[in-house]
Amino acid sequence: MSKRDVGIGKGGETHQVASGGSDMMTTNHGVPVSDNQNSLKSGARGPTLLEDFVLREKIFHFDHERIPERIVHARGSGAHGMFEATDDISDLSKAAVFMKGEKTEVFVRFSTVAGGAGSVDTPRDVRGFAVKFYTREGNWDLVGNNIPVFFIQDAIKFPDLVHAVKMEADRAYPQAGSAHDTFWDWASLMPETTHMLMWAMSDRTLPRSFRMMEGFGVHTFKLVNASGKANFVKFHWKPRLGLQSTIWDEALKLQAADNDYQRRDLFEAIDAGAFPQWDLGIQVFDQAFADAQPYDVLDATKLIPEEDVPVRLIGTLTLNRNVDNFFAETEQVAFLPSNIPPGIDFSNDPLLQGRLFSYMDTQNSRLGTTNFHQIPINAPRCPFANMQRDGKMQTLVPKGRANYEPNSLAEHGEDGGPREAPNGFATTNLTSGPDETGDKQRVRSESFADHYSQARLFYRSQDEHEQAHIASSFVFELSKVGLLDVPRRMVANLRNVDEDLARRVADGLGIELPTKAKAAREPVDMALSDALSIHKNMKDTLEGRAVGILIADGTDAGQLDAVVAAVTRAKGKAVIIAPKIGGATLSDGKVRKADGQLAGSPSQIFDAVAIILSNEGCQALLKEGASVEFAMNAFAHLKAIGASDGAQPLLDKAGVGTDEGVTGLDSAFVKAAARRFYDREPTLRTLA
Ligand code: HDE
Repeated sequence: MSKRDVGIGKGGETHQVASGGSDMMTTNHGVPVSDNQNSLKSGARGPTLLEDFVLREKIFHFDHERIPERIVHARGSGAHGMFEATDDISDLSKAAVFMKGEKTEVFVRFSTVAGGAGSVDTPRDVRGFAVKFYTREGNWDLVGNNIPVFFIQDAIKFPDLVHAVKMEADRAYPQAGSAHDTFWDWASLMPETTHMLMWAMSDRTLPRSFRMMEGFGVHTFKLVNASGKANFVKFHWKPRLGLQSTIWDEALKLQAADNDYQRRDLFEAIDAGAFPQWDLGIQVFDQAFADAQPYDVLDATKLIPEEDVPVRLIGTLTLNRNVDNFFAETEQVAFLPSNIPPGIDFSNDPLLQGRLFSYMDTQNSRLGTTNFHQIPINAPRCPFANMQRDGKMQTLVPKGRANYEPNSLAEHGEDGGPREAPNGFATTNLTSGPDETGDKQRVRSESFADHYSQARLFYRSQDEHEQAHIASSFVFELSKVGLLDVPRRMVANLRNVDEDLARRVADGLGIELPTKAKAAREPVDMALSDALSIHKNMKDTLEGRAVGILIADGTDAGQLDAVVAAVTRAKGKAVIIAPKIGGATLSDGKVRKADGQLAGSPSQIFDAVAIILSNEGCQALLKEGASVEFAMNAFAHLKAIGASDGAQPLLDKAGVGTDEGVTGLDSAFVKAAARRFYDREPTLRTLA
């Protein structure tokens, strides 16, 4: 039993359970199992006996392998890592996790929101970006999204939002998508969603990779220093690889090509040692700044432009270890926005306040016990001790009688148990700044009434291609809506955001421009912000990206080697694709093994493609629909295509045009492969 260690101790040390090796197989109660192939029967062909506890235990356990999936964010992918604080912010926060040089273990779970656990990775959807820091002062869970604002202002609207966006109640479709009646019916009746809708309809909801998206804490939080002084803060994660999204047609085709595109991408990158990294940034501001803004910093449908409060980078997150077991770690991880160490505090954001209750409750229902904090992935890495006892699945064995406080047991020579910590959380809670109180009332603050200014700010801060994508997404989604009034009502709202956007959407839908909806408060023009655009924050790099290289019998070995070497030098991943997985016989007479077979490796799974074919090889591939689509889709998805002379007939058949993204196989290709060619798009499809 050398590999067995099923105890759980304070501090969540690693818990391994033997899964093979030379260990003897036993029942869950330790009885050795001699035959794992046959149930116990009365005679070789007789009935199975009820006394077969080996069989019964195995099937019993199997029958209960699933737990309720998360009501939202059910589909997720997790990884372990490290956070290192790189800047001294002790003047702002006393939290140990921010002490310069401090290294803190983390677990991160990325997710889509609307789909079930078995849904696909690439729908148009918000992505969850939840980080659990196992700090030495207790767990801090920063449970954010890849978008800095949210659909609603008050927690009481969350069940309505989620009911509306998830599959419709009677027909149970669509899975994982907002392009349907109930979502747009609800959203068009809720002007406060408008800012978030701009983000949701942008390419932010089509990230190329978890590794290439930003993360945001969304709410305003507080930082509290050692003397109890509080400041407001917004948290940001900035990806080292820069921002990159796919385009809609590509996302649709990715869904067909690989349901696990983003999960695989994350796992393979970490597995290959290409550890994804993000910098943690903070926007810090005080009450005077908050009071001077035209929006309320407690309203989660608002952001603070980075041009107004620059993002200060204070640490680096590195994901460096894949999970050993998906269920034990990624499925059982339980994030609680209420987990904060001393030095960080909540604001009165009414959405955040609702979340502080919800997550504790949801974990009890999902994991079935109030002791979910004892599951290794959830347990703090620092010691934890209090007078809470018992409950389902209690795995700790507290010794002695000290399960109440105060007690005088220590004076009698017994263990008196833990005592209150003078610098514990309560201290910060009392001194974290002026909190508003007042008469009990069920109201929305007047300061939350502007629903359109920041939607306008977002839309107008995009470049022309991004604006066209937003308008086209509205058209696509609203075209799927059967309720006649809904698209009109939505466009009527959009007129408050931007008249041109509203006109484009109305034109795309083929409807008259409706009368402008009455705004609760007239929007104002804010100074535009480049930080809101993906295109202005992309990196021309092959790092973290993959190049698909299509070869066939007769491909020039020298050309292939040169392209592979150049891509690898540029830190890209070169992936060889051939009609047969066994490979192709190259010009040098040698067989080159393929990494992927053509039909199963379409160009949408790559960031750029090279097509290296001889004249004969090309003739053979002209008959293969998959190879024509390989080139056609690479072009349609605005990717670089580097081609040998022999490949020209294939490019012609695929309708590949000529622009700076279509190159030979020289250095121009590797340079082009680090980019996307958005200028190409208007020649390919009509955007709204
Ligand atoms: Fe969540 N949310 N949420 N949410 N949320 C959950 O908790 C909820 C909100 C977010 O990878 C649930 O463990 C309410 C905002 C992420 O495990 C649940 C409200 C933001 C994840 C829940 C919100 C988020 C969740 C479902 C409105 C961005 C996945 C399972 C008051 C800042 C965490 C679970 C993971 C998960 C409730 C709003 C992000 C039901 C009531 C705003 C990333 O508790």
